[in-house]
Amino acid sequence: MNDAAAWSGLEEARRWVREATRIAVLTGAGVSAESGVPTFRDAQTGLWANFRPEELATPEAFRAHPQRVWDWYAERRARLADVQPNAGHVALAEFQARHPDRLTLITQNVDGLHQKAGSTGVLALHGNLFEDRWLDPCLNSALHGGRLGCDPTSAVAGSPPRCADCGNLLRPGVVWFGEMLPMDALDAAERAAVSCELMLVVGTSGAVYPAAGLAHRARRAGARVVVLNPEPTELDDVAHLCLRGTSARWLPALLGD
Ligand code: BJW
Repeated sequence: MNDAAAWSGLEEARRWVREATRIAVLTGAGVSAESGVPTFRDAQTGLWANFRPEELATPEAFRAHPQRVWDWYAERRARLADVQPNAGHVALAEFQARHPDRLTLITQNVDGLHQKAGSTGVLALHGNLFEDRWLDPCLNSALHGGRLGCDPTSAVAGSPPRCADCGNLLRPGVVWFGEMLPMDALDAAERAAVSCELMLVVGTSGAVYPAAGLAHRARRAGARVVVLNPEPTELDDVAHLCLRGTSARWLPALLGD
């Protein structure tokens, strides 16, 4: 796309932003790329360039290789601890602050950067990288002094940490392939998708469901759909307009006054 075509697409999308009373934004890993966070599927640089997702991001992989998977997450947590939101995250948060109740932010990201930028009510479909939870529901009250379930204080250090009483493992609080998404976040995201007038799909390959299905639902319900991504995505066919650019550069232009 040449500059003139890109610019006229941006102007049209800006008009749609102004006209829409309800906007839903679906973000993916690309939104954090300009903060230095690797995406999942970009060739060479993506996390999956070194590891296949099914080797690491499934409950089966964790049960088979708990230490390898835990250590991979520990490394990602360490790398992300000091990462800062970029101009794209900030543009979304500032728009929401200027227009309370107009924008619902739905993210597949687990890095917490939207929240760090000041976005509120973020619907985090794939969990939170910085939280832990127990791998298994523990029903063995006899091992826990009569209580049902493991107590967070009973976790003993290790890789991964274990419950001192029953051996249950801690795991990262993210959603792996084959796992259900958090129902409250998914329900709210579906409501936002079918009730918005404009959906912005930003920085996602659109390869993972049910998140990607939200764009289809929005379109079927009558919303305008805009994809913002430097590369083609699996959701381009769903979009009325594809803006080919990076989110840190284009979101401020799209959402600014
Ligand atoms: C830029 C940029 C810049 C670069 N600016 N952009 C229907 C059809 C087919 C399959 C399924 C289906 N429904 C469900 C499934 C199965 C499965 C699935 O979708 N599989 C597909 C691979 C086909 N889904 C699931 O299993 C989900 N659960 C589920 O459906 O439960 C119901 C159920 C349960 C049991 C049985 C049956 C049904 C769960 C999905 C969980 C996904 N988890 C992960 C890992 C999280 C933990 C972790 O971080 O380790 O979530 S996978 C990974 O992919 C991560 C991401 O959130 C997700 C999406 O990736 P994203 O964000 O799109 O990143 P990329 O890398 O793919 O794309 C980056 C994009 O950025 C690119 O386009 C770049 O061009 C762009 N970019 N720089 C803007 N500067």
